[in-house]
Amino acid sequence: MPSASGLVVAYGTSTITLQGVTALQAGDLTYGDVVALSSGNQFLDRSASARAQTVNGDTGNDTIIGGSGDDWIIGGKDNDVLAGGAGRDTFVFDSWDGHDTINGFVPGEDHILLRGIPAASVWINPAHSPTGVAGLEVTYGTNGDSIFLPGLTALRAGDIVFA
Ligand SMILES: [Ca+2]
Ligand SMILES: [Ca+2]
Repeated sequence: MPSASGLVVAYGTSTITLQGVTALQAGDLTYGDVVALSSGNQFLDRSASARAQTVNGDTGNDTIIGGSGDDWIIGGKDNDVLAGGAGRDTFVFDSWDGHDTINGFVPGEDHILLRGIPAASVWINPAHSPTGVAGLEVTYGTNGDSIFLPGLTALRAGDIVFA
């Protein structure tokens, strides 16, 4: 609904005021799901969903598969296997997140977001998985954390972002 200060988007019992905005265009609003996994080794497959997923894996060796929307996937601690599926997905990592794998990472489309990690601590090297799959290994921080990207030989500028 329009108001003096802008457009008010009401949802549930909450509102967002978009100052100075009088109308939205198709695609301005997207709908998503927030999933918080419990600790322990969890398996979550949202590949059938076109909604944007925000998944928080918590501790445990988790397997998380996103859907076709633009997902926000946080494996959390321990050694997670992550996949975003289609869409522009963001994989979020913090210190002490262990040794994680992202399957199907698309350079120039998906992002790795390192939180609280100095850019100078990031190294990208060719590597092999324990089963011999070739790819890239991104190491970050000072705790020996790493992200393995099977099948990739290079990342693009801007694939890794910092917050
Ligand atoms: Ca985890
Ligand atoms: Ca996705």
